[in-house]
Amino acid sequence: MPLEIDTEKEFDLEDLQYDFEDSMETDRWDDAPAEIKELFHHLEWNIIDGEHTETTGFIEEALKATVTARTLIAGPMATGIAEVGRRFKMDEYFLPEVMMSAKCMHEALALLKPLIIAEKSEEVGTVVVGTVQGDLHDIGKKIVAMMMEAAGFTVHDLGVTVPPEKFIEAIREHKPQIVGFSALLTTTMNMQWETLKVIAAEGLREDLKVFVGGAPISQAWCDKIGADAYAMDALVAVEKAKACVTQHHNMKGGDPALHAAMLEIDRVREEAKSEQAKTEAEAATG
Ligand code: B12
Repeated sequence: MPLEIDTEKEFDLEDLQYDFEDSMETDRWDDAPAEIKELFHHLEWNIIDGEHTETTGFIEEALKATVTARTLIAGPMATGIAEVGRRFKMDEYFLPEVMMSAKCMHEALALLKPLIIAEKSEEVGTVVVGTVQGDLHDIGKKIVAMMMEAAGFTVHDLGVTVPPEKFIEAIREHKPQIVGFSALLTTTMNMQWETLKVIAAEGLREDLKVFVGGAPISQAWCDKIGADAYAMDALVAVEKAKACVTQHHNMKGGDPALHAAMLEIDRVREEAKSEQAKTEAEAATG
């Protein structure tokens, strides 16, 4: 039986500003056995410290303890790289440190990818995904691609800094139901729009459901450029992608009803989340 650990709990980046001992004091992963909680904090700090030669050791140890690949990605790997982002933003870290942390993430993902892909269920559709032109960030896009593959999609990952023509070529070749654009920079998010315009000009828009994601991307941006779906993380991306190929496969890309259906998924998730929070609060107060 895999070990179930809550990775959805909100966490405060302040908890990660000091050192390993301080972060161990927080209530993150309190539902895990003590040695797993400690291991998670080691992995989190391994990513923050960029000690990539030790990353696979922590991952292997966690897998041996039946922690799932998904828990590691959504748990200590996510919190670790989030703190790296904060340090970078605050000028506490510079590019070399961020690159070392990114190396940890890549090594961990390389080890976890086969486990995630092994979950692959029945074939549900085809996705083309890439980071838009000018943007080199690919950790998040890789996670989205892996999760989509596990959910039964055949994924063609075009890599990073993908020009619109390369997307067009891949769409013509693979005929996906979904195309996903990742962008992590405010200076490259506009390339999502540019790429979408080229897709429309080539007459391919109606045959495609267009997904957008990345740190600066929001639902408002998705609405503005006329994409079909925004997903803040890989789990939401998979849920919306599945809905597109099952419930909404007859709808055309760019259809306002499809857009509304995607928003409904967010609304239902939010409602379920607040219901759960309410139940937990009630249980805590007895
Ligand atoms: C790691 C990193 C790097 C690494 C990237 C390594 C790699 N191979 O990816 C390196 C060191 C190369 C790098 C370089 C730069 N970076 Co950088 N980087 C980051 C950092 C710290 C983490 C990004 C990350 O991997 N996050 C973890 C993943 C899991 O999260 P994610 O990418 O958001 O993905 C999730 C969701 O967004 C979503 N998602 C992502 N893609 C998609 C796609 C679809 C279709 C869908 C549906 C969903 C989806 O699902 C994912 C999984 O849950 C961020 C900080 C941050 N807060 O994002 C800065 C950050 C993005 N970088 C930043 C900057 C400025 C740069 C540089 C310009 C720095 C420089 N001066 O050179 C260069 C740009 C190079 C270029 N041309 O692209 C800024 C951007 C600021 C801005 N407003 O634009 C950030 C925000 C840091 C900061 N706070 O200042 N960076």
